[in-house]
Amino acid sequence: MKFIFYLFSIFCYSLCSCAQSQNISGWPDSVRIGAQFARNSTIGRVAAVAVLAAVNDINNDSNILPGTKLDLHMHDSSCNRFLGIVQALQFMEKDTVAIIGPLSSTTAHVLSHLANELHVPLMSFSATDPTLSSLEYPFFVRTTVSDQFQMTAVADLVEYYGWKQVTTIFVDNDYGRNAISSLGDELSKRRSKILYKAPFRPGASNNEIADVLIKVAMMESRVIILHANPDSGLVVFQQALKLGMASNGYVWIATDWLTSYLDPSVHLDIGLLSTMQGVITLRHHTENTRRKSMLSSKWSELLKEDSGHSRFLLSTYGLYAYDTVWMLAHALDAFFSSGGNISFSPDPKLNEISGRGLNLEALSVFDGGQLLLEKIHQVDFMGATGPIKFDSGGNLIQPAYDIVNIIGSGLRTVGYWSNYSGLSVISPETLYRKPANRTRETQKLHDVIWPGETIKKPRGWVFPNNGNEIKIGVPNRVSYRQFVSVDSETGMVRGLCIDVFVAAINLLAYPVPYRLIPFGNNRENPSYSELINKILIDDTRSTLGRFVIIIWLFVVLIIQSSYTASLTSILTVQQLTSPITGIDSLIASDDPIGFQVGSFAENYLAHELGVAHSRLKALGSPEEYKKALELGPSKGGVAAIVDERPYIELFLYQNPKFAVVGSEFTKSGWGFAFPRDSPLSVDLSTAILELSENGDLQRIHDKWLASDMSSMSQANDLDDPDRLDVYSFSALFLICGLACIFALAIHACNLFYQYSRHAAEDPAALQPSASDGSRSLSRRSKLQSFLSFADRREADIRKAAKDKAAGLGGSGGSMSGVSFTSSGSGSTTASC
Ligand SMILES: *[C@@H]1O[C@H](CO)[C@@H](O)[C@H](O)[C@H]1NC(C)=O
Ligand SMILES: *[C@@H]1O[C@H](CO)[C@@H](O)[C@H](O)[C@H]1NC(C)=O
Ligand SMILES: *[C@@H]1O[C@H](CO)[C@@H](O)[C@H](O)[C@H]1NC(C)=O
Ligand SMILES: *[C@@H]1O[C@H](CO)[C@@H](O)[C@H](O)[C@H]1NC(C)=O
Ligand SMILES: *[C@@H]1O[C@H](CO)[C@@H](O)[C@H](O)[C@H]1NC(C)=O
Ligand SMILES: CC(=O)N[C@H]1CO[C@H](CO)[C@@H](O)[C@@H]1O
Repeated sequence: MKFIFYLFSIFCYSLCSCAQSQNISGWPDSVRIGAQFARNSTIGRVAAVAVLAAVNDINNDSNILPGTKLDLHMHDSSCNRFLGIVQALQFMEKDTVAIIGPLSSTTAHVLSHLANELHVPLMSFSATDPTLSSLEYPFFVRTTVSDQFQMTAVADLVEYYGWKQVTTIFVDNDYGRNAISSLGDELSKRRSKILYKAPFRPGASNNEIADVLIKVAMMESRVIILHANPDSGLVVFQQALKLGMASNGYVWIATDWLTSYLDPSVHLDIGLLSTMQGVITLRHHTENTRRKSMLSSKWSELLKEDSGHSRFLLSTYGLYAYDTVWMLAHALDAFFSSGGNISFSPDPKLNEISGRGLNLEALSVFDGGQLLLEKIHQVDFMGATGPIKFDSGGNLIQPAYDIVNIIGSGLRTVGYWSNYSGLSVISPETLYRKPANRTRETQKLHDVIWPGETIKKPRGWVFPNNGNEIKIGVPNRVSYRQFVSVDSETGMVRGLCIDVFVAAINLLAYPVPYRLIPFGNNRENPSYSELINKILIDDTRSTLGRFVIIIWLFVVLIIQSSYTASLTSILTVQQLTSPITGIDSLIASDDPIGFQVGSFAENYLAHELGVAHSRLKALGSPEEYKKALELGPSKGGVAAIVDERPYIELFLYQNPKFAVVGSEFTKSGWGFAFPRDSPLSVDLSTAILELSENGDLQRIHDKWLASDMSSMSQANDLDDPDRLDVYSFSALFLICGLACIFALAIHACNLFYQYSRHAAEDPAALQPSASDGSRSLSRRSKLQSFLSFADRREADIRKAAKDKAAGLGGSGGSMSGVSFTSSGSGSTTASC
């Protein structure tokens, strides 16, 4: 048994080693690869060292491409696009299987066509133009993160700080233009926009850049996004400082060109940093991998070998360059493992035009190009920057950036952005381990120190300093003039809404020049829909027509103390017997419904609630309201009026015999209308809230409406016949009084009649002191005897009643009370 197993092991071993030796024997001794970049540029010089280090590491590593050496050929294109193309052609002549580079997006666009034709993968670690990912360039492989993600990060920053409009300054080439266009897309997803695009020529002079900046300063946006190359970008900061554009109120967001320039510097130039205090910039986020620390630890050694005295540090682009060579090595390893050979064949298209001086027929097509490209897209390993893998769209997975704030003499990381979870103060690696959670609450950054050394978030916009006023459309009302109307004598616009607006504008921290423009024909209330449409038209016209000046048209609508107005339906009191109890029963009936001319209530009733147009009746004034309600639906009036709350409140104060029925049936807020994204809307809303808190809103309300309301209610006290007061009960009092007097009189007559009869029967009994014969005495004694008779008689009546009750056999206690009350009419009267 043991023996068999031993034999089997030998068999297996020989099989494997046989396969391996066969494999290796099929692999070439060396593979020629090209690298093209400007060693003169900040990225290029770091990348050159990193690429050489990677090639050395791979050639010394027996686990990858065993027995095969990478044969690197470098060309220095010195940032020149033409040289770049010529050098790329030279590579193609010499059977190169892949090219690392180029540095710039512009060159990448041109070379991509060449790469497509000759099937040579182009692997760029620094061409970040988002459009290079397009299907047009299958042989272009971006081995870094596309600017599409950087622009998403910038848009997330803009959204996080609540800015609505930004200005972009960018170099007008493929790299600048396409990234900014991607930024525009991302901003519009977040309901923000690029207000002004300020491009400048590649290689622009200082004066040209200053001119661009002057135009930018005239814009109201103070959030500036700078996407440039280091050479021109640094000039922008210098000029901006000179023009006072690096001061309080400005926001500068520089893309990663800035960190790619600053990071390699061994000593940061304090003078240079002073031009960019408070700037926010981004940096590709790379993980702390083993390869990264190994590379950094031997960096100074590598530098000595390669560049002699010049000293610079490793930057993230250097790491991407290093990883790019490894990607290629891994892909070649897989390529050879799957039986790929390196062979080239002439391009038939070039053969046709050969022999005209240019040695074009030397250009040949890499037969295994397609297979190698496939293998490149399938790489999956741990690089110096983190896990290296492409998604189906050809993008490196887990794109992430550091958010860096430039303060004093250094760079401070204030947070991270990752495609996985947005802005965060926790590093993306930690977040990748948790389930994705991207809500508004999870978005967080540390405090940023903004230009002007403040931690207070800049507002992000100002009024353009060109003296233009904002135009404010004001409905010239004909009825309910207390809210807003034009004074016919002075031509001044006045009213509750105007006072609130002026008070709110005065609360703003900055001056707002404005002009009130009445709207309406002076015969009936203007239509709000028309007015709102005017805002939209004016807004677009000014945006398109005059790039520099945006005019905000501002409409004063109706406001209530709560700063919203709601629709309410009202019915007359006389109609309370009618079936209408609220809006539902109103819609269900066939009765006409009144609305205020120009009010949105008409559209609301017709379109939202589906009330037939024929049932709607336009009413122009409170007088018409009153008349229509009094007439009622049967006599050509209306059953109810639907209107906004403030008008109805005022109307009811003036006409208390009508009442509101049902509850308010829409709560949509109405107040001041702004063009979309007007930055003024937030500030003015805050100011109105402040007015409401400090009581000014109530005071303005009282000034315009309270006097009306109180005088009206006093006047109504007198002429309202339905009101119940002491006089309302006068008839009742009269009847009651007369009945009392009548009953008393009968009782007195009755008593006197009995007394006189009794006196006639028994005069002695009534003569207590007969000896006293004086007349006055006899009159007094007569009265006394009458009273004693009345007293005795009362007692007799009670006794008789008792006897009677006892005779009936009832239980005396309870029955006596009953008989007493029922018998004596006098006592009943007395209770009256
Ligand atoms: C090659 O690798 C070995 C260990 O694997 C190491 O000792 C040696 O220094 C390396 N040589 C170079 C040139 O990197
Ligand atoms: C390369 O660097 C040298 C010296 O720093 C400079 O004079 C030259 O203009 C640079 N060339 C390019 C193309 O940037
Ligand atoms: C490798 O080259 C040989 C001839 O040199 C050819 O027959 C074979 O098909 C090639 N294999 C691949 C995968 O291209
Ligand atoms: C980025 O995120 C979006 C959605 O959040 C996702 O669809 C996309 O695949 C991600 N891209 C990468 C490269 O991770
Ligand atoms: C997401 O984060 C918020 C705030 O940190 C937390 O309240 C919420 O529960 C989280 N949701 C999930 C699904 O983890
Ligand atoms: C063509 C080729 O690469 N041949 C190699 C095959 O492997 C043996 C040893 O493993 C080498 O000696 C050959 O040079």
